[in-house]
Amino acid sequence: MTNPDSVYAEPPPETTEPRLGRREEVASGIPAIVQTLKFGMEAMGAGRTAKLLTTINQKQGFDCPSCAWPDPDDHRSVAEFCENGAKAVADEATTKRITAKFFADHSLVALSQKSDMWLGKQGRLTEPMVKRAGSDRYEPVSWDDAFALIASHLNALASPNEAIFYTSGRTSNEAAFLYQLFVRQFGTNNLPDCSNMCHESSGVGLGEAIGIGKGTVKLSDFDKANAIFVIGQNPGTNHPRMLSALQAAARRGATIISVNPLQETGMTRFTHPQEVWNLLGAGTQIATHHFPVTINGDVAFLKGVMKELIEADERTGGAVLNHDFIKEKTEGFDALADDLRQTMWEEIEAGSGLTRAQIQEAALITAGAKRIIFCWAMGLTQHKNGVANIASVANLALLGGHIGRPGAGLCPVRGHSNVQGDRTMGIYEKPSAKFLDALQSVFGFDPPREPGYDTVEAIEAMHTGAATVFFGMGGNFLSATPDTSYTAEALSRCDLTVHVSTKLNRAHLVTGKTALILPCLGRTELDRDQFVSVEDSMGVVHASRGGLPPASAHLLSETQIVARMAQATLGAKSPTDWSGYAANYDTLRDCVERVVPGFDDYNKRVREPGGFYLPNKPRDAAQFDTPDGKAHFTVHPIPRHDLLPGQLLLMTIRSHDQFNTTVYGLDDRYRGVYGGRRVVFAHPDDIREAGLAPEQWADITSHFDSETRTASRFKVVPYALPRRCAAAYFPEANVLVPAKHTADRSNTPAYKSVVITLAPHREP
Ligand SMILES: Nc1nc2c(c(=O)[nH]1)N[C@H]1C(S)=C(S)[C@@H](COP(=O)(O)OP(=O)(O)OC[C@H]3O[C@@H](n4cnc5c(=O)[nH]c(N)nc54)[C@H](O)[C@@H]3O)O[C@H]1N2
Ligand SMILES: Nc1nc2c(c(=O)[nH]1)N[C@H]1C(S)=C(S)[C@@H](COP(=O)(O)OP(=O)(O)OC[C@H]3O[C@@H](n4cnc5c(=O)[nH]c(N)nc54)[C@H](O)[C@@H]3O)O[C@H]1N2
Ligand SMILES: [Mo]
Repeated sequence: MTNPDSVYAEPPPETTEPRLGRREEVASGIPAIVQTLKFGMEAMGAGRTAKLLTTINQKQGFDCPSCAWPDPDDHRSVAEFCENGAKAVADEATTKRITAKFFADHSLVALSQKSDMWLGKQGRLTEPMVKRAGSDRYEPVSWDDAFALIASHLNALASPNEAIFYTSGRTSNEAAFLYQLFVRQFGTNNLPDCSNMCHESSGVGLGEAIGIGKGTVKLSDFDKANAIFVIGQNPGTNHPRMLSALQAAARRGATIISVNPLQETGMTRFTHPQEVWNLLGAGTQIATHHFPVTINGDVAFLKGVMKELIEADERTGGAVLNHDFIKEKTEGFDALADDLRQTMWEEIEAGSGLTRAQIQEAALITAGAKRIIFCWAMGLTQHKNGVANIASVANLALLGGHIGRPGAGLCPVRGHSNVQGDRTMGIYEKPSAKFLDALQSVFGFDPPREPGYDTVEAIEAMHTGAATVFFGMGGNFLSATPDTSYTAEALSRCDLTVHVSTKLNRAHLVTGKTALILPCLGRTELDRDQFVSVEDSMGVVHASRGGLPPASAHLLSETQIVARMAQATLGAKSPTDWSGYAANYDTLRDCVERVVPGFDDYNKRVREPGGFYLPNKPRDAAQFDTPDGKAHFTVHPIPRHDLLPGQLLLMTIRSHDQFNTTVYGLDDRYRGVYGGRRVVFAHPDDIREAGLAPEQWADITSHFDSETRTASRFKVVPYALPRRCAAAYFPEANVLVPAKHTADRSNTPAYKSVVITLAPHREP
C-alpha cells in the first residue's frame, strides 16, 4: 500500500488526525437529534429529510436499511428511527450523483488514494460501468452489453463452481430468492454471504442446541422479562432502537446486565429521542450491572455462573434450576454438570477476568429472575470458539427453562436489515436437501447438491485460481473480509469481478482483469409499482415500499438485474420465466410460498399492516427440531490464549459514525475520539509496558502461527479496558486479521481475537 502507483487495497493513511475529547455518556438525546438532522440536510436537503424520516419503518413505508431490530407490533411512534438509521437513509437518499464523467476523471489508483469516507460521499452510482482489461479506469457500458459480458464469462467456465456469488444483507426477500434460483440453475451452491462473517456462529450453535438457527423472542417479550443480558453487543451505536425496549424494561424495574470488556455508552444512560424535549436530564440508567469480561472471557464467565447455579441447586435440594424443563425437554445435563463441578475457580477467574464475587452476583440475578432474555452480537460470534460461546449462552438459558415462554428466550441481534431474510430465501452455501428438493419440484431442474464456498473459502478459491469470476450482490467484499492484502490479491486474480451496488466503495477499485459496476435501486426508492419484503431479527416478515424517485433513470432493481443476467446466461435452457417474475413480484412470492415453509398466503399476509411472524417451534411451543426432539446441553472448554509478554488481544469494532465499511464521519462521540479513525484503545498500563506514551503513533503487528501482519500509524488511546485487551476500528484493522484465523465449525473470521503487539510508529 506504500506504492503510489498501485491501487490501495487498505484504507489509505488519514489526512486528518484523531483527537481525544469529551466522551458522551448519555446515548441519544439532543446531540443525536442534531446529528440526525445535520446528516440528513447535508446529504439530501430539508424537504427530502422530513419526508423520509417520517416514512421509515411505518407500516406503509420502507424498511430502514440500517440494522435488523424489529418494529413494534402495535404502537409505532411518528419517528420509528434512530440517529444511525437516519445516517443510513441519508447515505442512500443523498442528492449527490456519480456520473460517467467522474470515472473518466479519476483512475482506479487515484480513487484508491481517497479515504473510504470520501468514496462514500461522492453520491449514488447512476449507470452501469465497465473496466476493460488493460484499462486504468471505468467507462460506461449498456445494460445489454454488461449482461452479455457476464454471460460470456460464466458460460466459458470449465465448471459453474468457478464462479462465486456473494450477497450482503440488504437484498430483499424477492431479489434474494430469484438470485439463489439463478445461481443454482447455473449449477453451483457458491453463495457466500455476509452472514458467514457475522452471526454464522449463532446459526450453528443454536441449530445444535435448540434445532433452529434463529432467536426465540418477540419484541413484546421485552415487556415481560425480569432480567435481560446484553452480551458482546453495543446497542447504543449498532441497534439504537433496541435502547427503547431496554429503557422501558429498566423503568419497569427489570435487571439489565451488560457483559462487555467496554462500558459502552447507551448501556449506561439513554434518553429516548421522542422524550428529549421534556426530559433534559441525565436520561434513564439502562444497565443495572456491568461485568467487564476480558476479550473472549465469556465461556469462562458463563461457566462460572452455571457452576454457582448448580452448586446452589444442590445445596437447596433442587430449588434453583428448572428440573421439569431439564428432564422433559433436554439432553446432556449430567455431562454439563460434571464438567462444571470439575472446572476450577482459578481457571474461571483467569479466563473471564472477573472475580468470583462478581460471578456470584451474576448468578444470583440469574437464579432470582423468572424470565430472562439473552441478547448478543459480534462480541460472541467472531472468536475461534464463537460456536461454543453461543452454545454456552444456550446452556445457561436451558438450565432455567428460559425458552418457549413469554418474557424469556435467546436473542441473537442481527446486523444487516435483511440478513436473516436472505438466509430464509436460500442464500446459503450449504442448503438443506429439503430446500433443494422443493426447488427441484417447483422449478423443474436438478439443483447442485454439493456444498459451495463460504466467504473465507471463496477468498481462498480466488487466490488459488479455483474460482475466477466474482459477483457481489451488494456489500464490500474487499474491506469487510479479513486479511485485506490477501483478499485483494484474490480478487485481482479473477478474470471478472462484478458489483451490484448503490454506492461507490473500495471493492470497486481492486478489480479482476475485467470489472463491472451495476448500479441498483435502494430501499428508499420506487421500484415501478412493486414492493418488496424483508424479515427482521425476530422473524417478522413485512413489506417495504420506497417512495422516492430513483436516483437515476438507468437504475434497475436487484430483481431485474438477476432476471436479465439469468436470461443472458441461461437462455432457452432455463425453464423459468425470469422476466415474468421481475415484472410482478406477486408471482415470485407465490413460488416462495411453495418452497419455503412458513410462507403460506405470503401475498395476502405480507400486505397486512406489520406483516406476519414466521413459525418458530422453540419460541411458540418449547419444541425442538433436533434429531432426538430435545434441546441440547453441550460442554465447552475455557479458551486459552497464552499471550506472550507484550502481546495483547485485539477486538476490531465499529465506531459510532459508520455502517460496516461505510464511513459516515470521523467522530466516535461515545468513546471520545474525534476527527480520525486510526486509533488503538488499550489499558494505560499496557500502553506504558509497550514503551509508548498516550496519544503516541504506533504500528500494530498481529501474530498468527509464524506469520505477522502490520497496520501502520495508529494513535494510542488509553481507555478503560481490561488488561491485555485492545480495540481498533473495522475496516482499518482488517489487514491484521489472518484469513485462516476462523471460528471452529462456523468458519467466521475471529475478528475479535487477534493477537497483537504495539510498537512506536516507524516511517517505512
Ligand atoms: N450504526 C451501525 N449499525 C449497525 C452496524 C454498523 O456498522 N453501524 N452494523 C450492523 C451489523 S452488520 C452488525 S453484525 C451489528 C453489529 O453490532 P455489534 O456486535 O454491537 O458491533 P461491534 O462494534 O462489532 O461490537 C461488538 C461489541 O462486543 C464487544 N466485545 C468484543 N469482544 C468481546 C468479547 O470477547 N466478549 C464480550 N462479552 N464482548 C465483546 C465490544 O466491546 C462491542 O461492544 O450492527 C448492525 N448495525
Ligand atoms: N474487522 C472486522 N471485519 C468485519 C466485522 C467486524 O466486526 N470486524 N463485521 C463483519 C460483519 S458482522 C459483516 S455483516 C460484514 C459486512 O460486509 P458487507 O455487507 O459486505 O459490507 P457493507 O459495508 O455493509 O457493504 C456496503 C456496501 O453495500 C452497498 N449497498 C448498500 N445498500 C445496498 C442495496 O440496497 N443494494 C445493493 N446491491 N448494494 C447496497 C453499497 O455499495 C455499500 O458500499 O463485515 C464483516 N467484517
Ligand atoms: Mo453483520
